[in-house]
Parts: sequence; C-alpha cells; structure tokens
Amino acid sequence: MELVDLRSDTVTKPTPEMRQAMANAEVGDDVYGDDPTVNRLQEMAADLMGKEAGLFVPSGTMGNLAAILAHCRRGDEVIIGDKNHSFVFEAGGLSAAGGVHSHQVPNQGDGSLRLEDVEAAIRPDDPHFPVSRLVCLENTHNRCGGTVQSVEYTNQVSALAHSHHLGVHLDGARIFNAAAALHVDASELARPADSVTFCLSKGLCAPVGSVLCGSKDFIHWAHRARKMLGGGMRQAGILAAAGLVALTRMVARLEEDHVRARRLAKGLANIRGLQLDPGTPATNMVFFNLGPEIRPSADQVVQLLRQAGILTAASGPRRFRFVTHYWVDDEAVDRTVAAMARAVA
Ligand code: TLP
Repeated sequence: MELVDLRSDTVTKPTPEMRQAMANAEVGDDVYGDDPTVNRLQEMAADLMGKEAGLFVPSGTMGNLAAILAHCRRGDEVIIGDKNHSFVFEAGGLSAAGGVHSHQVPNQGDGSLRLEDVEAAIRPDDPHFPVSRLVCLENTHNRCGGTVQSVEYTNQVSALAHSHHLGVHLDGARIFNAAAALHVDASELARPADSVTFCLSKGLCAPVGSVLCGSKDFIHWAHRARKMLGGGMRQAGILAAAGLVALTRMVARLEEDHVRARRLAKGLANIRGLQLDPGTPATNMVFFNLGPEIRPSADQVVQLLRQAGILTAASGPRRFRFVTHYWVDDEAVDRTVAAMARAVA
C-alpha cells in the first residue's frame, strides 16, 4: 500500500528531474565561491525576490538565524509575533546563538501583527532598554493556519519599521504559496522587507536548502554568520541543482496543492464531529479539531490512520494540521477522507 504523508510539505522527496540534475551538476568548493551551480541558484533566487544577492543555506532555520545575526548585535531586540516560526520552532536560536532578545507581540488569527502593537513595542532610546533593531514577519504564516499576508500589510509594517530605523526580515519559507494564493509576484511580497528567507525543500520538493536574499552588503554579513553556524558547504552544487529545478518547474504548480487542500477540507467537513477552522485552508494546510463527541484522542486517530497507510501528526491533544503537496494526489485525498470517517466513527 502506498503511504500518503500529510505531516508536512517538508516530507516531499525530490522529483526524477531533480535527481537527474543532481547527478549531472557542475560543482566547486562553495566556501571559495567556486560552485557555479550554487552561484546560479543564488542569482536566480535574488532575482525572484527582487533583491541584490542571495545565499544558499542548508535550512530555513539557518536562513532565519543568519539573517537575525546579520541584522542585530548581541543585546539588540527583535519584534516578533508570538506564533512566529523563529520564536516557536527554532530552538530559541535567536537568543541562544545570537544573544538577541525577543519582544513578542500577539499574532492575530490571520497571522498579522497589529501596527499599533508593533509601534508600541519599539523602544525609546534609553539605556534601560535593549535596542529595537528588527521586525520579523512570516508569509505564509504556518501556525496561524498557513495564512497569506497581503502586499499592503507587508508594505505597512515595513514602512512603520523603517520610519523608526528598524530592519524587516521576512520568513518566506512558503512565500511562493502566498504569491500563488494572492496572484502576485513573490517579489512584491519580498520587496518591502530588507531580507527574506524562502525554502526549496517544502512544497517545491528539493531535498535540502533555503535561500536568504537581501542587499549585497547584508548578504556579506549573512555569509559570515552562515560560516559561523557551520553552514558553509563545499560541493553544494549537487543540492543547488535540485533547487534550480524547484524554482523553474515547481513554483507554477503550487496552486494545485491549494486546490487539493480545499478538496480535503470539503471532505473532512462532511464528517460528523470534525470542526474545521473558519476559512481553512488558506493555502496548502488544513487545520481542524476533534469535537467533543469524537471518542478517540488525536494520538489514537494518528494510529488508526497509520494503519490505513496515512501518515499524520497531531498538533495538539485534539488538533490536526494536514498538509498537501506534490506527492498527494486526488486519490490520496479521497483515501484520507474515507479513512478519517472510519477512524472517528
Ligand atoms: N516548518 C516545519 C516545522 O518546523 C514546524 C513544518 O513542518 O511546517 N519557517 C517556517 C514558516 C516553517 O514552516 C519552517 C519549517 C521553517 C521556517 C524551518 O525550515 P527548516 O525545516 O528548513 O529549518
């Protein structure tokens, strides 16, 4: 039985075309800047984000941390949503590795930060306080439902930050999903930010890697941070080759994953006792709770689905996030709905 894996879009395996490109990749030592495939990927990524330069990093986590290290000095403060990935899911790296203080403001249900909250979090110039240096944004917003942040919102927060001489870093791990949902160019969403990280190894199916983009001067400092964090890779063109296929072949199809997420949500919504979040899915993530009338716990449902060949992960005692991606087709969606109906009957 073929497994259906809905735990995340990080589970995506490389396509046959990626494997071919990896096998044929021209490589060099990227720590010397000699890898032509990495250089091509960085140029293409920067271009797509409307930035001067790009830096290939092993993960989204390292991209975000290298960005924060490049923007901030030890003791500086970043203003960040309380559900932002860097704050919740990156092992506290910004404070542990960067010595950077986090000033959390509440993410609204749609993933946005209220402008008033951001403004109120900016510190006056007073030696009692850390120096406010950076605002961190996320698009799509994972923990807030895979929600899409608009160009207008990104412009407004960035203008506010810049008017107080703060930088803006955008965790755009899934920026191409946001762009597809909004029917805009990803560069429109990235342009107002000073730096942006996006991931090649989520919906775009590359096996490894993210790209951090920004001005040439910013990337100069991020490059140093990447080295310090152990992210200077050698013949990384093998990996970058898959990233190039991801950018040229996989971006345009992301909308298919959104359509499948809607099909999945529609099927799940017909099952008694499942409570879908209002508006879900915004992109490729379906969020829902098990209502009180459902007997099994989320962990038990995970086990029952596993027996039916469907891999899921609970995101709370009664809560789920199902993620669609390239390797989930319509048949997989329908099998999931049928198995879920049996699991909670
Ligand atoms: N997110 C993973 C888990 O860490 C939760 C997932 O399954 O969604 N930014 C955002 C918005 C992310 O969702 C993720 C991964 C990252 C950064 C980190 O990327 P990696 O895994 O490449 O370090």
